[in-house]
Amino acid sequence: TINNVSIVEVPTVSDTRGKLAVIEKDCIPFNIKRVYYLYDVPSDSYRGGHAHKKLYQMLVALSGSFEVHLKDGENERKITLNKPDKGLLIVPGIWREIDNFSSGSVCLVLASEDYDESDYIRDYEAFELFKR
Ligand code: T46
Repeated sequence: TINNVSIVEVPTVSDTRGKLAVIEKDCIPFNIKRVYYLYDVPSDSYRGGHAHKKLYQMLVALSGSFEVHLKDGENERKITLNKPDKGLLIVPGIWREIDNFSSGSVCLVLASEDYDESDYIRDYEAFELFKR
């Protein structure tokens, strides 16, 4: 459920030269199999609009900001990501929509599985049935 979605603090090493954030196994509860990122996203664009059956993900706003709207079939939550040292951990079975991308924003996604279209639920009614 949505209660299992959490914000993860990414350990950061900071000195006069700037900041270095490290995501390794202590801060993420799955093995990373795939990394992708969204960039050059128009501000009026909307992404997501699906759920995953098995995939765990961590989303990080490497630059700029965007909003993540989450639904588990019962409850909803809106989370603004705008810090490179905060990750949003999304467990399987959560509907997500992402919008309000600021200009130049980059959404990094760390994922627990290879890309598999059969893991997607892209129809909201099918998602509601899946959740029952
Ligand atoms: C998610 C959000 C945050 C691939 O070929 N390989 C990949 O690894 C991915 C992620 C996508 N694709 C193809 C599938 C589609 O033809 O790229 C196209 C766009 O994918 P999609 O419409 O799923 O993009 P988003 O931004 O709506 O969703 C993506 C991820 O698919 C999804 O897991 O949670 O980013």
